Amino acid sequence: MVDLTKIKDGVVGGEVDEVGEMVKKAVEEGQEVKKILKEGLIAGMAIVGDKYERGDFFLPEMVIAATAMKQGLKILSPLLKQGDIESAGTVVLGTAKGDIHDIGKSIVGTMLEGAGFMVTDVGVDAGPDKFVEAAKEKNADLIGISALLTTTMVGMEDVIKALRGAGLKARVMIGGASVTQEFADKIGADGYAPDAPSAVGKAKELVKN
Ligand code: B1M
Repeated sequence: MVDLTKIKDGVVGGEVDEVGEMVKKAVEEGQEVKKILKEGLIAGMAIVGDKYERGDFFLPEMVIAATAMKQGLKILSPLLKQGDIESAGTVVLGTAKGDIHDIGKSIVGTMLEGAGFMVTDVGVDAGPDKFVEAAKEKNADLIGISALLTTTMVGMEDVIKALRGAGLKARVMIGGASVTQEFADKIGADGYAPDAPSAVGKAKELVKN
């Protein structure tokens, strides 16, 4: 059995091919997909964040760790998407303007798809216009905005204002490492979720009410 701590260490060490191989093997062995994601990939990336904060890691280490994580996600994503068939609602999802972090946003999108939502991903560095345009085009029930930087999370409020200014009634859910429920309340977001599984629960709740 692949030891999930080896996957975690592989992400920290930026072992791109090895992480891909270990994740593939763990899946083949029948290990639980969400456990591989949480205890392997996400746990590894949390250590990378701590090391960067302490000054033990610099940008190049973060980039290679993110590449290793994405290699593992490539294998897990199709499996996370296998879920309900009936559409649970339409979501437009993106990362806030000025922010290029996309790993957490992509996991949230994949898990929403797995729960039956139709997800349109507007990508990273997405400004208010991009969200409004996609929300109109897809007749979205829910807008999901992710931000990891304290400097970019403030832009989420501009998206909410632009949506309301355009007369759109879609609910808004926000999340990402620097975001809190308190901040969500402050900017008038309809919901906040701290991680991908709770984002699915929150999305279901928001589209129902
Ligand atoms: Co950046 N980075 N980074 N980075 N990076 C952080 C966020 C940071 C906290 C690191 C640190 O200092 N400890 C810090 C932000 C500090 C702050 O503002 N408070 C930081 C910084 C400073 C920067 C740069 C400015 C560095 C520089 O250039 N000097 C730069 C900014 C670039 C930019 O965006 N303009 C930068 C760049 C990068 C990389 C490109 C190297 C890379 C990103 C690669 C990529 O995404 N393609 C990177 C990485 C990897 C990180 C850390 C290490 C890991 C982020 C990650 O992928 N986590 C991160 C440290 C940390 O977060 N502790 C850090 C794994 C992921 C699964 O978690 O994204 O939190 P997360 O998503 C979770 C939840 O938050 C939630 O669910 C997800 C899954 O459970 N969630 C939502 C996310 N979105 C949601 C949306 C929802 C609901 C839930 O509803 C819509």
